[in-house]
Amino acid sequence: MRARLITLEGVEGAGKTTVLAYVQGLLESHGIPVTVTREPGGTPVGERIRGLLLDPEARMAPETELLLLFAARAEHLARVIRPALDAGRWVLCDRFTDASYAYQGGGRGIDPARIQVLEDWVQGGLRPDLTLLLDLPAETGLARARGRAPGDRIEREALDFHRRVRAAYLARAGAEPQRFCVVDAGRPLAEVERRLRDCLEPLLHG
Ligand code: Z5A
Repeated sequence: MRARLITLEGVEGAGKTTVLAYVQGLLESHGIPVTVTREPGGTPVGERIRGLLLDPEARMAPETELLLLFAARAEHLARVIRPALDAGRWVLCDRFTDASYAYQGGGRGIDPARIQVLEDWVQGGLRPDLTLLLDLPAETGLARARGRAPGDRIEREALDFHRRVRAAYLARAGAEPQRFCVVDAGRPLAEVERRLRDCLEPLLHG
């Protein structure tokens, strides 16, 4: 079976981190070797860029933010994602390029055509095989996330920003229904997991 790239996406607090171990366990229970990673981050350089991106004290232009994300992504692809796929390991990534379209495109208002130029350059033809979109109203996700710790630089954006992020994610899912599996993240965790299993089923037997 060809190694696959599976990404997890969603608004702040949608539950990506919570379900990551479940998805990993499900894949591994089918004998699939899995590399779990995240963006921004996943490499020493990427984690340093992440620190800068999420630092509430750091002020930067939207273009700077986008380019930093793609710099971290280039490193991540070169050092983690491509080597894992080449070695036959599946990659489960907590956020990937759809987040750039949602946050920097939808949230910050950068023209998606610009993002696509970077995507084509940095990724070549590589795209996720499956994207699990945990969908939740922005206010519900923020309430969950803010119950946890003081927000990072992006989390602190206004509610309207996070609403645009959600809308951009849903628009992408609507445009590529064969790649996206949209999961209602407002349901109890057991239901969310059942739906995730249904989303993964075709890949497990394909
Ligand atoms: N970003 C970007 O702008 N552009 C990009 O290209 C990329 C990223 C790649 C860091 O991402 C930031 O980077 C992110 C977007 C930006 N900033 N924002 N906003 P991150 O993924 O590392 O961080 P995050 O979005 O802040 O993740 P998170 O806050 O950790 O959310 P989560 O992982 O989706 O949620 P969670 O921690 O699993 O769950 C949140 C709470 O909800 C927790 O208490 C759970 O117990 C609870 N929970 C989870 N599921 C349920 C259900 N089903 N019911 C009830 N409660 C639940």
